[in-house]
Amino acid sequence: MKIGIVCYPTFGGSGVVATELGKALAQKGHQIHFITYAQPIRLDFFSENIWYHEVNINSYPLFQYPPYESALAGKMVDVVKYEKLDLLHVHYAIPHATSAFLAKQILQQEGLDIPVITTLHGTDITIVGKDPSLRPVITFSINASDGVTSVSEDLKKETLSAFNIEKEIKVIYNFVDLTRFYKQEKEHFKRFICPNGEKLLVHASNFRKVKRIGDVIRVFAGIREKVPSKLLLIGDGEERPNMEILVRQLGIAEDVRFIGKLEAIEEVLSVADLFIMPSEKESFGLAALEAMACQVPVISSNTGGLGELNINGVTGFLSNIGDIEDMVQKSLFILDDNQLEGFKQRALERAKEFDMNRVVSQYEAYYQEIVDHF
Ligand code: GMT
Repeated sequence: MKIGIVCYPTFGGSGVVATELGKALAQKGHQIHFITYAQPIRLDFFSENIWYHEVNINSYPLFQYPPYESALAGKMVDVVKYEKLDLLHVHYAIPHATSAFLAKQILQQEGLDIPVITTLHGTDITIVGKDPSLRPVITFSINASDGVTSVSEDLKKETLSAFNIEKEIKVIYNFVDLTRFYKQEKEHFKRFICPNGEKLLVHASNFRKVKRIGDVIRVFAGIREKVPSKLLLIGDGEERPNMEILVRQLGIAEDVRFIGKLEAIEEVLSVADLFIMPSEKESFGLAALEAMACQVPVISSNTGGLGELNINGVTGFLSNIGDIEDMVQKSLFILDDNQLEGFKQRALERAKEFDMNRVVSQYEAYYQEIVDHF
């Protein structure tokens, strides 16, 4: 098939899923056309089956806000027409599904038509979608899609309860490439970061408020009182300056390292003992899945779809949002030398259930179903 993939190209789960999906489909022989405003972060190589079409927005003094939706729709029309696409798969409802609808209308006037699949990733529903000025647009755009997928059962449930959706929503979980995310031999890293055999805790995100990084730091501070340990914080974003202040206030700066946007995250995960994801909202938790694939157990909140990934008492534990003390106690349980290896093995076994090959086949089957019924 010739498939157009529209996503946010930045660090963030939806862009990562979209890019990895496109790469995997290209390997299976599909022609993939990425349409976005910058080169997707994990698309850093050449493939004969992958094209990248940049959305250019001219800025005029009149525009306080550049009209990205219109520029994107225009680019979609161009790519669908001249690359003869069979399907458009847009990731994140706003504004991608809306632009796809506009592109479809324009194409129909020219006697062309194309099915559009929208994948809901989370914050497009749980946070952005709650904005009253966006609600009607999101509702309309989801209903106007030919196919809709969601990355967890919980997100599907939340979408159906928050919006008036007439479309069937198919759940297709996030996935992990087990040939990239596996426990690598990186013991020299561990010795460098934890020279005295400390335990290594890791968090990775885009440092938005919804990730509750303050909780990560407070949980770490609680663990550190009982078990010598270090914390690596991977990523960057609006919360980082506040978090740097918090670490200094708590007097734990020497054991916490902010390492910024790291591409080879699997190398750090390979030597980690525990991954912390205390999010306020989390539709699935791709970063936790990638950690589990590298044999890292997870302490998470019990929000959203996290319970569909992290099995309580098996691959880690789930606590109520903001329950620092509970997270500390459960972390200490996992980090006990009699427990840790078992949790690591079970985290890996669970991650294998989200193997990229299996999930990509589900997307392919869904594409075929939508194209056949179009
Ligand atoms: O989590 C983020 O901050 C990024 C966000 C996105 O849309 O880029 O991630 C969402 O999509 C991921 C891929 O489907 C999910 O694994 C994340 O759980 C979800 N994030 C939230 O729901 C907060």
